[in-house]
Amino acid sequence: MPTEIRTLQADITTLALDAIVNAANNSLLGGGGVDGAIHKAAGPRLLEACKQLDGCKTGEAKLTEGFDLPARYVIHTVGPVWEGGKNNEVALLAACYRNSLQLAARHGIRTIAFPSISTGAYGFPLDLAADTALQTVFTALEDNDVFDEISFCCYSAEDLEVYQYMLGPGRR
Ligand code: AR6
Repeated sequence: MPTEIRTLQADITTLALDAIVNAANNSLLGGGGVDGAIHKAAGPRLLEACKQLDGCKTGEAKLTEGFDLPARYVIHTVGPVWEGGKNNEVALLAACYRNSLQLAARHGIRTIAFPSISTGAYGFPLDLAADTALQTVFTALEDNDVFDEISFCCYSAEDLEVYQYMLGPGRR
């Protein structure tokens, strides 16, 4: 069966999947946005686990358990800060999706949800981020289709519309 790709509007911390992805920062020690929400819902053991990881480089990904979350694992990745597009931001954002999926595959994860990495505090333009996310995931699946379901979890209705348009008929 090919992987089901879906979009939804939700708080990612409520999703009972094998893994949810966190849009973290280089310290992996928590922050605002989706990172703050994930730490709050997972409980203090998540921070303790993250302290053992020695941070994470931009574009890379690290895994912890989900602790009090309904998701079994959290994959922490660090998106680029948008600086106008001349600092390799698109390639770094693509690396977040690619490395998260590689890590997920290595841990037998079959259902996973991504937030819209870098498009909040890090200021990445949403259209370009959504296009990069979708293209990177589709390309990764050509090599390694081990997933049942990959979700793009949008927080706002506006974001969902953009992702749905990008995924829409005739565009893929
Ligand atoms: N569920 C799903 N998506 C969410 C949630 C949620 N509960 N909360 C926010 N979003 P951001 P970034 C969306 O700022 O741009 C943190 O402080 C949000 O609407 O969370 O990668 C980290 O520690 C947006 O669409 O992440 C870093 O310092 C998307 O998640 C920095 O922010 C990403 O917004 C990372 O910035």
